[in-house]
Amino acid sequence: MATASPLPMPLARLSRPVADWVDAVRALTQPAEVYWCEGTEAEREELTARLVRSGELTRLDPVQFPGCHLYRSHPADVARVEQLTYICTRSKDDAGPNNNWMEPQAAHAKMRELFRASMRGRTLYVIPYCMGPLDSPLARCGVEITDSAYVAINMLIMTRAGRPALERIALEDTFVRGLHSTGELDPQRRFIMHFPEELSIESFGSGYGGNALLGKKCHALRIASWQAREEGWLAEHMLIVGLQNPKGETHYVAAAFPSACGKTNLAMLIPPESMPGWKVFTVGDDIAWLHPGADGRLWAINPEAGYFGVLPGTNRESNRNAYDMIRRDTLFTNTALTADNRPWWEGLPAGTPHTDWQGRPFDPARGPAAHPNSRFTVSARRNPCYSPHAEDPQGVPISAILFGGRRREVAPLVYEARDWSHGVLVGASVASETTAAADGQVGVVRRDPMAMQPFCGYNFADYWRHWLAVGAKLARPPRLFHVNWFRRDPQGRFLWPGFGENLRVLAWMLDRCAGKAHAIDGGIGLLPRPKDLNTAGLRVSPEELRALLSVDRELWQKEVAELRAYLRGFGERLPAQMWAELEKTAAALGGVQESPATGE
Ligand code: SAT
Ligand code: MN
Repeated sequence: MATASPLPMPLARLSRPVADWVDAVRALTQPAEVYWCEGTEAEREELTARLVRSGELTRLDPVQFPGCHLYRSHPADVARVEQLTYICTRSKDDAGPNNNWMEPQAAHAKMRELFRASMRGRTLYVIPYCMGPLDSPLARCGVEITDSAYVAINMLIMTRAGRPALERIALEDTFVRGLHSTGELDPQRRFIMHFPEELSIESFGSGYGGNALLGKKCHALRIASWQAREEGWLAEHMLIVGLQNPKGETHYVAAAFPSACGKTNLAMLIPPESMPGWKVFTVGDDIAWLHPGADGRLWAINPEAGYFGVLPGTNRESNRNAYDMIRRDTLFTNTALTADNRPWWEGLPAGTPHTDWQGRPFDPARGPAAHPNSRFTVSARRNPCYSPHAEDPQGVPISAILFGGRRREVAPLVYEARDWSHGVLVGASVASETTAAADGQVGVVRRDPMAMQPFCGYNFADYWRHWLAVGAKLARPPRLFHVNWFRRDPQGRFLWPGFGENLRVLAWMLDRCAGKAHAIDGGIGLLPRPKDLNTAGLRVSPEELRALLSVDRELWQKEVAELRAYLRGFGERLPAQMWAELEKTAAALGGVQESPATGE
């Protein structure tokens, strides 16, 4: 005789600490109802339908973009707000000169007043989530409470959320608490607060991306970087990509670039036709958690389950994989629309914007049709080159780590650090032109060590010390490199074609890792000569290639002086090893007689 399957345990009963916290938040914020996310497909559809009914989401053309929707955020809420983002540690020095700091009790008091009755008339969503594969010992869990269904839908795509995550939380004794309320979207009443010592986050007044999807930058970088230091691993702003050579061997590379500098494109790279037999597999496009393994190598997982990628510039030529991936079941934010209800953004070769990102008739005099930081949210499983090892609980072994930024001059196309300690200095020296991913001026060069300036949850001096300590533990450390795809000629034209052609540079790095490729000492590190790169079919002239691989001694001496001044800002806490590495570079630069790329 068939028996009815038992009803699942209500989510609110699975974990006492979570339920108690939800009760306390409910008393403070006074929502109309509380909704616990199960994490099923049907639930995501139901939440989406709710937002379509309320007019917050627009259904896109169901034939060409099935299952796709457009969300328009408030025009004053379109990017991360670094000036309103705080690290609240008991000691100010623990947050460091790289963070805004507020005393924890004062921050809590301020936020309590903002959250008081802030959810009146709204639904409070409880989203238990796991960052990393559910069965991975390297994964860590959290719970986000939010009053935004848009945030809830994003979290359901970007993380492993719902019942299985709560079941894991019920077995463990810690989880990160993330409290978010949209408030009135008033920039004067907007704060993103982190309490690493309490493993908690409080975010008020923004519904956008990294300000509000608390699993992403707030948890997986700021809080996790703190947890990682205590536990002996690294939480980094890095993509992870698998590169399979024509012999069928796959090596994994992690790469740190600031927001909107092409991490998603590199993670989904399509090999150029002149490099037949190469295949590329994405493990992650934004965040890597790196753990020293028993074998002396560094192993990486991607804590996320989806992509929150930049749209402008994405097209069939620049990233065909992404272009194909976002044609169904994708949530678009702040794009323009064509007259036939397709999403549109700058960089698409076809189609015409009819409505701009704010929903007004498109008028080029008002600027771009899509917001420069318009985004897609999509499940990683939709990626045609999703790595078969992306969900391996132990992660993938990393052969090389790249640091890079957007720099029109100074930094050559590629160079390799002398060793791990030098690589930590190279990572710390990253500088990049700012992008639309954060509020503020675009295109000004700023220091962005390891691409973590907006995301390191503690004092950079301690962070570099931790990097040095992790390296010292690795019997087989990855090799460390610096790249710059964005170098320009005096007329302002990009010297390097980028995108798929970047594989040529990656192939040289992998050959370096295998001890097979040549390099010369350029003072700042080790560089390939033009002939060391695979240039078959490459449309870059020999002069351009020489320029890309040149080290301008004067510019670099200036760079070293600026770096020295920057590092001095960290005072006594800066590890002496960093100074030693910098002085080694300064001395080596003094000795460079000619541009190494021409010095064959
Ligand atoms: O909005 S996010 O912070 O998640 C995207 C980014 O800036 O990288
Ligand atoms: Mn990012």
